Amino acid sequence: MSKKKPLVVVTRKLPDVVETRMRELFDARLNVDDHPMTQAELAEALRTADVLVPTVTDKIDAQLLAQTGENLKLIANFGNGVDNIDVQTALTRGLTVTNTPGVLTEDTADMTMALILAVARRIAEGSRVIPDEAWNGWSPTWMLGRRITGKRLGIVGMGRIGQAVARRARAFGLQVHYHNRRRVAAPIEETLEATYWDSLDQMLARMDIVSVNCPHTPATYHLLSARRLKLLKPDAIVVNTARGEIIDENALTRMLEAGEIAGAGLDVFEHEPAISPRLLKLARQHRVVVLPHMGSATHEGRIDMGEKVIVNIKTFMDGHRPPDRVLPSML
Ligand code: 8YV
Repeated sequence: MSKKKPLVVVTRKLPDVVETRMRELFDARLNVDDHPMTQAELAEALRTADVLVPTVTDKIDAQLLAQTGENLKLIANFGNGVDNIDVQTALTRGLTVTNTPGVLTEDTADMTMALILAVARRIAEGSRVIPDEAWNGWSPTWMLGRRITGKRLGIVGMGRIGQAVARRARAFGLQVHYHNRRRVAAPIEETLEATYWDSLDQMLARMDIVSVNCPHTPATYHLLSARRLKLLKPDAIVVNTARGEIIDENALTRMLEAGEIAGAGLDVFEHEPAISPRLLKLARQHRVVVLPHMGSATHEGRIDMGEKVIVNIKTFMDGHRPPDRVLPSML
């Protein structure tokens, strides 16, 4: 007799190949029109499903988790960051939570470099000139940006993505500096020729470029606070491909408006998908480069993420420990 397939509710449209495999393996409820689920729809999913597959756009908070039905055992997040889930509450309720680490590292690091270059070399601004029919020809003093070779890059969060950024930065001739909860192993530091700063404040005050690459947790909320942002050099650039909540966006906006910081490249925002009108105005004036949370948006990355989700569900349903369990020590 064949075992009953688990009911797996997937909150957003995933790549076809992932959805097809999910249909083969599970009783998969897919989101065909890809609408962001309402809290009521999510509550219904939690009440009925064996497994929930949410994404960054689903807020799985304590109030929702209180409505969990007795079938739900696993939340298999389609994403690396799990700040969309109240993991502590989920674990307390006996649920297992998994994520998709490792498979979006290189893509996110590529996007970080792209933003650094876009801001320093005015790429987004320059790319508008010809389509806007505003090009009158070359001039020696027009569209000048900043050289990145030889500058200092301060990486906030030296995990997988931070290290991948550091590898790229070395190839671009940047000096790598970093701040992390824990100092990374000496051989990694040596390979990256990276300088460790125990004090984030001291590092920030000395960097030409700062890249945010740490997860968003209660400890990193507004890590780049108004006070810390003020420590930056006036010609510094800030790039964020991690989570909007890590930077005090209001304070950053104020500094950009006042010209107290040279520029910023943001792929993530504090209140996604809402963008403050002031930040929008700065973007229109090309004083900040803004991207719509597309750091890991590659076909390959999304398929790899889906495959990770499938392996986590399958392993869990087969009675084993899934490879990408989120543990309290990671929060
Ligand atoms: C994903 C991300 O697009 O995985 C993450 O943590 O930030 C993104 O790159 C998103 O989370 C998918 O849920």
